[in-house]
Amino acid sequence: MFESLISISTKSEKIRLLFVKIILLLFIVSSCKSTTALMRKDAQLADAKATKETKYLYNRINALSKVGYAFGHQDATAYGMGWKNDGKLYKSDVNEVTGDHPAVHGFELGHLELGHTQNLDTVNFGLMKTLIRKAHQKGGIITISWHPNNPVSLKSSWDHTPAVYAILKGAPLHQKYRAWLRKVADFMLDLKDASGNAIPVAFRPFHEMSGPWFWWGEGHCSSEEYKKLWQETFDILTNDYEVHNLLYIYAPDVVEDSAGYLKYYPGDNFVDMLGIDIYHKRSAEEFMTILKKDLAILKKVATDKKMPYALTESGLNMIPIPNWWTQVLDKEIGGTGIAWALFWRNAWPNHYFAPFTGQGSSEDFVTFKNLPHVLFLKDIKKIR
Ligand code: BMA
Repeated sequence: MFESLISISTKSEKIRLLFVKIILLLFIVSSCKSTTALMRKDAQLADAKATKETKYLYNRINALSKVGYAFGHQDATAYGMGWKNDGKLYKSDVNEVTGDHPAVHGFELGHLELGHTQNLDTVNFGLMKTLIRKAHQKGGIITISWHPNNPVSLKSSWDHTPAVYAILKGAPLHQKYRAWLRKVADFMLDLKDASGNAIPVAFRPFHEMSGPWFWWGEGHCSSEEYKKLWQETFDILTNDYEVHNLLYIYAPDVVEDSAGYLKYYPGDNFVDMLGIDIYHKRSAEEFMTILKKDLAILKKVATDKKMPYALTESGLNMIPIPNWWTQVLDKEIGGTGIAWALFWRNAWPNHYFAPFTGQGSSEDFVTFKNLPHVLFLKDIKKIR
């Protein structure tokens, strides 16, 4: 384009155009530079060797939290009310109701450590990888939780036999724990996109530690043991097993104050993002009060640490309140700066957290989806 313009111009015109060309080139070069600098500056991730796709995910999470919050659903495409993915489908209850899929797709690794072919919620790990690749390819964000069995008793995550001390470095079951992490690492490393790049994952291990229900939770290990477990897990995954496609999310359950929030916090060098899990368990009023209080705590801690933050699990089982999405949930979480809110799985007729066709809160859910600050898959696709 420049050449043809130059050919029709006089000598002085030629000089003028050359000047414009140089300015344009300088502008392009400098804007590329500043984008790179911005990314580096923004993405001070815990893992110094985090891949560029992982840094990109981190920047994208930050960017979308400025626009609104993303809607997430656990196992959205793996199964739903009355259906289970046989490997040939790509559907979600959420898409059936609203015409769009969730923006954030939650998956769960529990029982991977045991070498099982399916997780504790009967999702085949091969299928899970396919669904992760698909959600990523469509522009979705992947977050993964892990409910490992108790390494001492080998019973479930909910078995309280003291175990954290037993898997730390130098302890009797440390090698066994390393072997468990090898399986987690292999899974994460196998998540490749069409170009062969590792798909970045927001990993949320050992969650809800402020509550007493898991073997790594309150009352079953000391906070020092918990911190060590997190730090050693991070070290083994990144340094020993060379997994560099993870953002690490620290996510307690409901807490009283920021000291409570940070009780088990392993340190800024081991965490990229902060979360909190808050369910609507009793009255709407109580849920709203807890959301207000705990999201303020989360926001304060995250702002101090300059980290993105999210409502990493939430929901009202069976959603019996027809306008729950717009009149209860969004009233408290809208405008809080959370990057996403993830709702738990649609498991059974008495254990579901997202609407499906005909469910009582479906209409309100569509209104909720259409709120400008509520982001579904097609909305976050535009945020690059
Ligand atoms: C719980 C329930 C369980 C499930 C676990 C891990 O909240 O949904 O049925 O096994 O999460 O996904």
